[in-house]
Amino acid sequence: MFLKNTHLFSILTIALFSVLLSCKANDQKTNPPNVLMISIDDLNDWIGILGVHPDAKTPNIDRLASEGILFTNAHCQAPICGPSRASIMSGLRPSTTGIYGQIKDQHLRNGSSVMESVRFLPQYFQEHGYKTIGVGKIFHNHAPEGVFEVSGGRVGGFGPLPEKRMKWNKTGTSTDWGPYPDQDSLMHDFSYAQWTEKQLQEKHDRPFFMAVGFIRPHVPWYAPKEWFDLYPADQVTLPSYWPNDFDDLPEIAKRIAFKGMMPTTDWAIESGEWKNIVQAYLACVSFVDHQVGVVLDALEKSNYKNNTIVLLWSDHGYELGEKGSFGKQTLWSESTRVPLIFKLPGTKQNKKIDQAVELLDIYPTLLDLTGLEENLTNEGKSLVPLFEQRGDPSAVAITTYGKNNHSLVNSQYRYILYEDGAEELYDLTSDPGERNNLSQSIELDAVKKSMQNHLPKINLDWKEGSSHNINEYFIETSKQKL
Ligand SMILES: [Ca+2]
Ligand SMILES: [Ca+2]
Repeated sequence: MFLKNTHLFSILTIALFSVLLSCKANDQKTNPPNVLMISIDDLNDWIGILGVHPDAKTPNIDRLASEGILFTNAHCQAPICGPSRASIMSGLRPSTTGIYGQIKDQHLRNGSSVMESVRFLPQYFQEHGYKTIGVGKIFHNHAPEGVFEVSGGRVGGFGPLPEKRMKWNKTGTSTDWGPYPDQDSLMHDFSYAQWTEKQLQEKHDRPFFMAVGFIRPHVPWYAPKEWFDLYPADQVTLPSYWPNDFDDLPEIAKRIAFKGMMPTTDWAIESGEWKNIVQAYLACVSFVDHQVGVVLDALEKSNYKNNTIVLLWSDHGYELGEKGSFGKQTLWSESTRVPLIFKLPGTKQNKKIDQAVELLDIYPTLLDLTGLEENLTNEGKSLVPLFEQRGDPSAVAITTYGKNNHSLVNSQYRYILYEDGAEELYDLTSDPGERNNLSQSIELDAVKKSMQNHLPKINLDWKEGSSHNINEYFIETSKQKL
């Protein structure tokens, strides 16, 4: 009797689960969820909930993560704005498109058979009945024409800017730091949050794909003084730095790391500016977190609260002196690791997933979550199965900088292979700061070989319209500095 009842119970449970699943599938078809995508520019892993920087205050991003699913080992496809965003929006790797450098939105498709037929993420939603709405920096500038039916545009640049730079005056970068302007309402990100809030108060006759792209903490590190006051400079925690870290690195790694126009860590130490730089970066992080909070609160108060998927990502990380300089555009963790959070409507998951994943996975994940048909050109994978299953420690995330420079990371190792054959290998379990290059260790040959199996098979030449400046810069810098 007991066995029979157990059997009956199992059948009923399976039947109920099947009904629930089919209800969910039907519900997705008849009442598909909205998508609210929040992107942040140059935000590294210094958010409170990741615990990497002990001072970082990001209560709103932390709230989203604690109600959703936080990927703690997420990596960008390119450690620089334009190509990272082109990859997220196209669902294709930089090595597949040849977009390794900065590119204007209107040039994304030009002269490239791969890109001509690509359907960008918002467009795919539009083709499947969604209303597309966007403001701020989503692609490299804002968006190619027509991608958003309702566009709030982008105010332009990274201002507002003071009459004179405060601390750093090198050409080729807008790097500078200090409290400016007086009020939040003068910041572009403030206006993007306000615009998004208004959109969430509107009545929409179709499900929407809504995107807001904030520009801080991209340089210049300006924000009103109240955000600086959260981090008194004399109490700021500095990241760790090993002056001899570069002794075991190949020449190409040094050329990529030092671009001449950015402050070096040695300069920041000598000038006493390091604490001020970290203070300014953290001030910008907390400022942008507040704008994220404005958008999340607006969603909470809206009619869309229970039927909207929220997604937050940053396009790449940033180095604040750990690797000898202040910048992005390297293949180490500080530049590749990013926050990535999904929040499903009507649930509180409070889940952390530590499998290595890629921003390339955003596109197929959103299609999966909304029940849209797969886009067969997507090179990423849906992350939805990971919401319920254990992660795969051998899964690899790939970051690419220029043609044939790839960095691969799984749960234990980071392996970097450069265009000239030079290598780096780090055991992250014993060396999370990636200081001790093990690429010459014969006993780790098998690790390198297994990583090499994941290298992209296609490595296109640089796409026309995709700026080559970074490569030219390597050559110039190598002549000057090495
Ligand atoms: Ca960026
Ligand atoms: Ca080293």
